[in-house]
Amino acid sequence: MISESIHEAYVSHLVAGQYDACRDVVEGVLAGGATLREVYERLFTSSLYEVGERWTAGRVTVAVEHRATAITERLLALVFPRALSSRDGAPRAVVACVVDEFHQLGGRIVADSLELLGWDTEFLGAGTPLARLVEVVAEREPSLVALSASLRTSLPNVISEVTELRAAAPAVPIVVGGHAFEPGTEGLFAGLRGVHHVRSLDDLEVFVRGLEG
Ligand code: B12
Repeated sequence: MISESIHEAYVSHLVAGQYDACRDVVEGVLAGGATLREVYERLFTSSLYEVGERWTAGRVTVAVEHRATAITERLLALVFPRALSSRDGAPRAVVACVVDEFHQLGGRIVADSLELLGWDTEFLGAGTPLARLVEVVAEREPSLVALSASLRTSLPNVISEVTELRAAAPAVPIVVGGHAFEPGTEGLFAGLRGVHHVRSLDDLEVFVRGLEG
């Protein structure tokens, strides 16, 4: 639905810091029938991955990367529907980025995606301290906890957090995901009951539909 040329145009507007032009692309594809999930994955996520590659290769500055993130945050707020239907009786989810993880857009997109699937979702943001997460889970008694990690160096924190969370809340299903999870990391959670690595927003939908029974 979102063609390669639209994607390329979006990336060049994003790198040039042209918020209005990015917004026009987003509004155009939504008017043309694209879903929010396609916008999240084909425009927002993939363009920031592209910015990340250029940043790593020294082709764009850190200022360009910061500006691209800020534009994406504005667009996330713009596209997310303001008038959500009543949440009475909706299953609850808590979403957080693991401790010391400053990358928060993935977690936010997961939280917004769960809301769009009809869940009542609390997003705790970047670098959530484990004690805070455990406290919120005890208070809110969610039907799902989702943890996001972008840095490979965050993987040990993911393992220790899900281990402690499992001890504090033995029954709640936990999903983990994000850029930190490259092929080969699937086995990391094999010994942990009720902990699932979920790769994409499509797979997340399948997973939560399974929970809803
Ligand atoms: C923006 C950015 C930053 C910003 C973050 C600002 C912010 N407010 O979020 C800042 C400047 C803070 C930053 C800092 C750093 N960054 Co940085 N950053 C990026 C960049 C360019 C984009 C990140 C982003 O927003 N992506 C878009 C989001 C939407 O994608 P996503 O998180 O992957 O989420 C999607 C999926 O993964 C999935 N998902 C995510 N979480 C979950 C959870 C569940 C449960 C599920 C189901 C799905 C899911 O859903 C999303 C939708 O598609 C990436 C490049 C990249 N490839 O991502 C580098 C990148 C992540 N950063 C990197 C690095 C190395 C760093 C620094 C260490 C740099 C440094 N030397 O200081 C620091 C670390 C800071 C820290 N402690 O976290 C590396 C990480 C490499 C690795 N995997 O280990 C990357 C990949 C760049 C690179 N190519 O090297 N960064």
